[in-house]
Amino acid sequence: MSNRLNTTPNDLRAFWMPFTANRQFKKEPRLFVSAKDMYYQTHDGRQVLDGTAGLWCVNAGHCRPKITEAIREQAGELDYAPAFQLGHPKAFELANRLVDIAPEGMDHVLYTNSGSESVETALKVALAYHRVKGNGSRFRLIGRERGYHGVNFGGISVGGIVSNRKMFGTLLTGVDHMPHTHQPGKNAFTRGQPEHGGDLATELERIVTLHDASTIAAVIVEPIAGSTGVLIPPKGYLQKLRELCTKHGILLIFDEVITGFGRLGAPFAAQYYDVKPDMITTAKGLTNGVIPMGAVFVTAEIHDAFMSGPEHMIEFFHGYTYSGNPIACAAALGTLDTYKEEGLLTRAAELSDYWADALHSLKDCPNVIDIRNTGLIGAIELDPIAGEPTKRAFTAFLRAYEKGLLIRTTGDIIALSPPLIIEKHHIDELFGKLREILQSNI
Ligand code: PXG
Repeated sequence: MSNRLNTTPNDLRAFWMPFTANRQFKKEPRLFVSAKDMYYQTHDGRQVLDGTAGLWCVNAGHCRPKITEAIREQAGELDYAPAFQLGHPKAFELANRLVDIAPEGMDHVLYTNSGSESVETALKVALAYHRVKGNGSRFRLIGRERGYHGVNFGGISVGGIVSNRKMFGTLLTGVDHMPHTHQPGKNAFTRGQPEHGGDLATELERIVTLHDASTIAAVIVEPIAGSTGVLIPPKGYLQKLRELCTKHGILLIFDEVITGFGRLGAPFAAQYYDVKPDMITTAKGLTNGVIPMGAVFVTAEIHDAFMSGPEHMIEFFHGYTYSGNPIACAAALGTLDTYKEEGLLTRAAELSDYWADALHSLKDCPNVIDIRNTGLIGAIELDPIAGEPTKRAFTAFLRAYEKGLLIRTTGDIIALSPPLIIEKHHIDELFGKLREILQSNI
């Protein structure tokens, strides 16, 4: 390992980095060169505690042997198999294993290569489903303000993040948005689900009244909005959405790219909140973030609606060169084995009280205006510096990196989502460092 520590590239110009302040980064590069379990190692030889599971994806921790080995073996045995009109055993084995841990009735899986592709896939299934059922007039897609559904055109259209949308023209037509549920004035410093805001789900009724139910195909929401700062669903909110979607024949899609695979203490948020959507989009934790892969779960009702017409005909005109790629499937199977052996899909439930106590203990730090949590997710909202939004949180991010802690920031919100293998002493280390940072005049 030591011979890799000083591997610094000599030119950073060519790579236009994603969602990054490129000029700032290239002046002060931050490079990880290796990782193990809860820690990264930087190019200058420091250990950094992973407070964010990479980008919400490394749920089993870094460089886990079962996953690494599965990838190695698969690469030497069957590297690629065509995904259309042909298959390989692990794609089927994985789909069955996924259906086993999914909410009851989620009986089928379509593979993708990312969360963004999972979202596009689910939106297309929704439109096509209504059409094959003879309801082609249902073309509208409903998202929510402050929703994040990846960066492709469908996802940014139903998404509700201004900066992700404003540069890109007219987007998809026929999209509308429900209001977000963030009400810090009423719900500040709530542990778990906020008391206020459940009634915001009835905004869907207003949208239905405006457009008529017969034009609406699907509603897509993140059970917990992650990217826009950890917005926990108020009590009764998701239940009400389900009720209204059922009443109006609208499909409900849960985007569980972040909440899937144990983040809340159950395999999926649908189980944690006991609300059953018609589709679930996933990625990230499916392969522990190690190989790009996503999956969309659909009910038998949706799947079966397509299984008509001549048997030699393709039923759904959609898919990717890499749908169910053998190495990705092997990585996912190794990941599911690791989750199972170590009880990781429910571990967040065991640790969440300890996590919440440590997180909320930062309430007395300067500039903290809200703290919220569920499972192994936490958020600390900071008072923005007047006239310089995002700067306070970004400074916290830079100081944390210097101090050996990885956090994520969005706007002036610090988001935390550690690997699910985290131990109590790591939680102490994480919040000890964070306290010092928040108290350091940022
Ligand atoms: N849906 C949701 C709910 C997501 O959180 C995507 C779709 C898109 O996934 P891909 O794999 O295409 O990136 C996401 C991704 C952050 C952060 O720090 C969140 C995501 C990605 C990167 C950073 O909040 N979420």
